[in-house]
Order: sequence, then C-alpha cells, then structure tokens
Amino acid sequence: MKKLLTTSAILASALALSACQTTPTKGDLPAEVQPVLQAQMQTVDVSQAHLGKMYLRPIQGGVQVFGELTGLNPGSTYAIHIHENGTCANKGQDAGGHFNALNKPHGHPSSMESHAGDLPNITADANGVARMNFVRKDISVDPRVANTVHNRAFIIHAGADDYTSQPAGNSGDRMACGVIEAY
Ligand SMILES: [Cu+2]
Ligand SMILES: [Zn+2]
Repeated sequence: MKKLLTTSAILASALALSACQTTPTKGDLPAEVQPVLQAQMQTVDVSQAHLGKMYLRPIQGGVQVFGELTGLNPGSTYAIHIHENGTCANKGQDAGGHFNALNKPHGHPSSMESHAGDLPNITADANGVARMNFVRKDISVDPRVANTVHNRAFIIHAGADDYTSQPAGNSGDRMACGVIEAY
C-alpha cells in the first residue's frame, strides 16, 4: 500500500505537466505518464541496494526527468546528475563526467549556463524518500541525436551540489548509479 501511495504522488506531479496521451500501458507506470527511458538506481558498493527508479519522457518544451528514490538518509540532501557514459562499472567512475552536449560550465540546472546533465539536488524526507520532477530543455530521449540521454547514466552523490564549483559542484563521492535504457 505504501508503494501505491508514493507512486501516486509522483504521478500527481507528473500529470500536472502532461498533455493528453493515449499510449498503451507498459511497465510500472500508468498510460498517462508513460516514459520513454528509465534507470534502475543501485548503490555502487557491494550491496548494490536498489534505491528506486528514474524516468524520462518528452513533454512540450523539453524532457521531464522524474522519479522516486528510497533508502536515503532522512533529511539528507544529495546531488544527482546525468553522466556521459551508460555504465556503472568501477563504482560508477566509468560513467565519466557530467553529460555536457553543449560544452557549458557546471551550473544551476535552471540556468542555460549548466551542463545538460545538471539536475536539482534531492532531499530525503523523514522516511528516506526523495522525489525528482524537473524539465531540461536541452536533452532528448531520441537515441539518434547528439543530445540524447539514452545510454548515459544517473549518478547520485554522497553530498549536495553547490551548483558553482567546477567541474561537478563539489558533490562528493559517487554513491549510486543507474544506466538509462529503454522503458
Ligand atoms: Cu554527478
Ligand atoms: Zn555539471
């Protein structure tokens, strides 16, 4: 029941940004918010603990990045980015740097002067759950274009992104990773 409730909360926020859509239901989300891409987030330590999933789908004006992450430290704030390479090998190091199709500096995700992979920090609630719902205008889910995020990876860091320090916001160690693949 808890799972249903928390999924509903994501959907409510996702629906607020959605247009009508009639795609048949597939996977673990209902038809109204069918994503094109997904990433299963797992810690990069030996436990490979599942921390929830991230999703991406095109909407008017950009790509909606949304999801719910669990198993975090209550009250803690974490950086999360899209990194360049679609691998979590070598404790996430092989994912490389922040996805940066437009050769920008690292920055606040709401500014055009930021990496295409820069996203807002997430903060866990009292139950260790954090939600993301953000639209990036400069990425695509289409695997055929240069700014695609298909076959790249989300990385969650141990600390918060200061949105200023180069090249990665002084976000701390790589804590969890998920390769972005077809939904
Ligand atoms: Cu990162
Ligand atoms: Zn960055």
